[in-house]
Amino acid sequence: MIHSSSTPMNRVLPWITACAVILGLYLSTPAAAQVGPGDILAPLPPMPEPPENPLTAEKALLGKFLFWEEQLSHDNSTSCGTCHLSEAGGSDARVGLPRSIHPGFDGLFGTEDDVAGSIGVVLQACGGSPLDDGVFFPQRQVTARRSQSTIGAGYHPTLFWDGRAGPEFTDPETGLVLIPSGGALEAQAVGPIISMVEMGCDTRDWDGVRQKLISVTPLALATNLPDDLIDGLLQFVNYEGLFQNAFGDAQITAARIAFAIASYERTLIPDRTPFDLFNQGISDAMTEPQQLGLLLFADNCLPCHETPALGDGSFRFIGVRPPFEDVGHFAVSGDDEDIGKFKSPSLRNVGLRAPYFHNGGKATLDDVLAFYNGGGDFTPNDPLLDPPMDLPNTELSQLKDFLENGLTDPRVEFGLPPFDHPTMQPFFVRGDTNVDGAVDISDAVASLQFLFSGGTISCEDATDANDDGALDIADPVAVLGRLFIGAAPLPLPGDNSFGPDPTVDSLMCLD
Ligand code: HEC
Ligand code: HEC
Ligand SMILES: [Ca+2]
Ligand SMILES: [Ca+2]
Ligand SMILES: [Ca+2]
Repeated sequence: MIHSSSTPMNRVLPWITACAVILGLYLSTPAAAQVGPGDILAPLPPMPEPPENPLTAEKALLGKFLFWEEQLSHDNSTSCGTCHLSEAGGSDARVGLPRSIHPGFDGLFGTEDDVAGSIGVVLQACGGSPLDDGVFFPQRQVTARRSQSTIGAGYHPTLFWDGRAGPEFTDPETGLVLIPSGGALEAQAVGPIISMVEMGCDTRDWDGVRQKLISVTPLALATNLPDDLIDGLLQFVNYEGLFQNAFGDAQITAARIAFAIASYERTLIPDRTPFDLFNQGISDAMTEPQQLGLLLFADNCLPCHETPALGDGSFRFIGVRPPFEDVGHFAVSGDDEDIGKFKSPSLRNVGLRAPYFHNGGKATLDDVLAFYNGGGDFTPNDPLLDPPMDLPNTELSQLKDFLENGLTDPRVEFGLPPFDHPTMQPFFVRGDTNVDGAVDISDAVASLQFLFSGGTISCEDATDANDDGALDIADPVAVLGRLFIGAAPLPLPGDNSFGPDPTVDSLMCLD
């Protein structure tokens, strides 16, 4: 059995591939015969967990509530799951939106270094009023890197593209080290909640988070709750009850929030991909092209995407962007050698997760493969990528088939347990009836057509320009007033910003 020792594989695999092809031609048998279960990579091991935070169903349940809790953000708009959706492979599904761009190193929108980031919150004082962040205002801020996958993240010893979270977890309220190693998920989880870009406000502290959680009804803003969350709500009416159930008393602390979210994330194990089934001996779980793709993967993509998670978490500069634009792992290690190096991510469910790389700079897997095939966009590259892979198109398509289909866990793709989740509130622009992202005369026209000549709309909340919960002539009038007689901005989320509806009404938006 050959397990993941890459140098011999690199030498042996071309031969295996060649033999497979020759044998295939000669005997007309599928290539399946040539690569057997566990030959290339061992199966996913059990999810590691630190002894200080053993996994329990009660903590994982609380963690699932917290992970999908929009009220955990200061402005009730954003949960962890908003930026880490199962159906998007654990990354952000909203990435194609024009408002999801970060201007990158040069600070200018529309240039080469722009980043496909994640939409967070409008910068605001914790007391209430919005603040000018100098880049995005009055729009929501956007993260400077592409959202990574939370699914299977617990297999990585350190987290984030630059590795700045973990393995140690320090309680942000007491300064005590609660987990000396293996606590990357806990260390990561406390970041976004306080971050003024992702979920927080200018000076958010844990007292504020605690008071907020005490005051809200769990998941009050979400819809389509999965059964386990409904059962949880039937038993525990509030967060104090859920914390009591998970930790033995009702105290809400930063460390407990982190322990619970990390526990939930440790249940997100994407181990039912066709590749896993194939690895367990179900030889037709992967098609023949996918099996050939696996061989090509082993030959060209290991060792960096080694380990059963298919991402070894090592830091590398592979030439995605010039290293000075984003110093990457250098920010953690302080070592010049690490400038521009990023973590090699797990490739499970990668087909669901476009666009790719730390900057979201490659729109499709074809683009990623073309990148590797040509030896990267910017030199110097990792010696492991030299010489460029230079594969013919047929092999590129086998490799792509393996990545796109062989590595997709259907439970992730379709949001089935344990990857199921509530539906988050839709974001919209007030007054933007035709949902093109801007409010102009065409929206008033679309509203009038909807009201009087049978036109259709996809977002009632956007059409309800005056936010009175009713769709009538007053709405296009409000839009026209805003556009032409300088009336006050339309009600929140506003006509120049994007967000959920802060008022309760019976109107709906389609996704
Ligand atoms: C506004 C969008 C946004 C929100 C909200 C958000 N994240 Fe993230 N998440 C990101 C981005 C962007 C990254 C990559 C950041 C980087 O590397 O600098 C990331 C990275 C991560 C990673 C690292 C994965 C890896 O393989 O290294 C984990 C785990 C994670 N987030 C979990 C969470 C949790 C838990 C929450 C809620 C407490 C959360 N995120 C809230 C955008 C978001
Ligand atoms: C030298 C190490 C190395 C090799 C060899 C390598 N990769 Fe990568 N891979 C990385 C690193 C590091 C990243 C993250 C780079 C970044 O974002 O700047 C990455 C990112 C990716 C991504 C983007 C994933 C995401 O979530 O954005 C894909 C897809 C990928 N690699 C596929 C492959 C394939 C297919 C091969 C073989 C043809 C391969 N890689 C070979 C190190 C490597
Ligand atoms: Ca730019
Ligand atoms: Ca519009
Ligand atoms: Ca109205």
